Amino acid sequence: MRIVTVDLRSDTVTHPTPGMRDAMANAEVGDDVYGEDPTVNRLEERAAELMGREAAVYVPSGTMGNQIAIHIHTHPGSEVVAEVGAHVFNFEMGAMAAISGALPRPVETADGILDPEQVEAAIQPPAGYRTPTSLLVLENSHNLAGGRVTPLARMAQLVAVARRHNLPVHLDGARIHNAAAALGVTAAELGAGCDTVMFCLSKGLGAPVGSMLVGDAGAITEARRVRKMLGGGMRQAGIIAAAGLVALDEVLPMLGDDNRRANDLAVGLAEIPGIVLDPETVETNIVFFSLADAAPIDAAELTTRLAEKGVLCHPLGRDSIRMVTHYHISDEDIGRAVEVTAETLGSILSS
Ligand code: TLP
Repeated sequence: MRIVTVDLRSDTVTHPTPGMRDAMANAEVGDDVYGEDPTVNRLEERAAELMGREAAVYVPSGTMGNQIAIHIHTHPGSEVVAEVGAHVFNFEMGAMAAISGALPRPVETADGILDPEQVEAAIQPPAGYRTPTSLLVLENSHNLAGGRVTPLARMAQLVAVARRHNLPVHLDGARIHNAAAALGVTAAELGAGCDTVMFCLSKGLGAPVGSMLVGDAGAITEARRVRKMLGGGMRQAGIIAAAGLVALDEVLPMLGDDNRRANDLAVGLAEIPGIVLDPETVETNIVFFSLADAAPIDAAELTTRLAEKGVLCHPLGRDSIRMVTHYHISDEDIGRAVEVTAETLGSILSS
């Protein structure tokens, strides 16, 4: 029997659409380090316009976009305030310390949504004996918190706290377009007030490579310098940028469907005995669930058992599992993932 694979490990696993491959094959190119790649230039203009900013720079990854932003906004020996589960210090290989000499100041929340008072308290007072704070990093949607969305009004309050302390704000908006779709606002509105915003073309947007860093012209000129320093100056990058343009045209308008499917998945999973999950908390395309305390299996084992039946997901810690929707995932796939999970857990619990 052929096993149909439902790959829910991440929205990074997508393959380029036929439209993307076509655009890549026919892309006009030039040397982007000389600023001469017309397709990259078009993508950068398009990203800046989409986010309501002066300029944008195309970078190979979300990690590089975030770390360039951290580098231009901070100085060695200063602190970066961010939520405790933020990608910038949990999954970027210590880059803020290694590349920028910056220290994280993690702020703990229950749901990934920062509170202005907590941020106020995390910013160090200007005293000669305190490590200075140099930057506030926000993440929207928040990956590790299960794709939670920080609403518009809260974003504005958080930016206002930073402003009162003369601090710049960087937004890790790897999935900002999923967050914007969930809120029914534009990504430009959601990122308004942040000095720089990074968003990924290679997550829910489905492009094979690349992220955009947007901001004012001065910040992006600086970002280009740091990108080159980090080895991220690409040459005929129009080949991959072409797929990014297709992603913005064709995939971006469909992200609401990914969010809806994630919610359907959560509703289905929540009914399975042994799973702890509140579907109300699933706002975008990421679903995290926990295994009940009494479950005689851990997340890694369950992931292996599900993979044997063609459902791929990502274990996190002893009892937590992540499933992420993207454009390869259909309604049928959601039904299959719920069915396989129910069957697998059911047979484990009854054995
Ligand atoms: N996230 C990946 C893993 O690194 C965990 C994933 O599968 O979700 N910011 C956020 C919020 C992210 O989720 C990611 C990638 C990045 C930045 C980094 O992007 P890349 O992988 O392009 O460096």
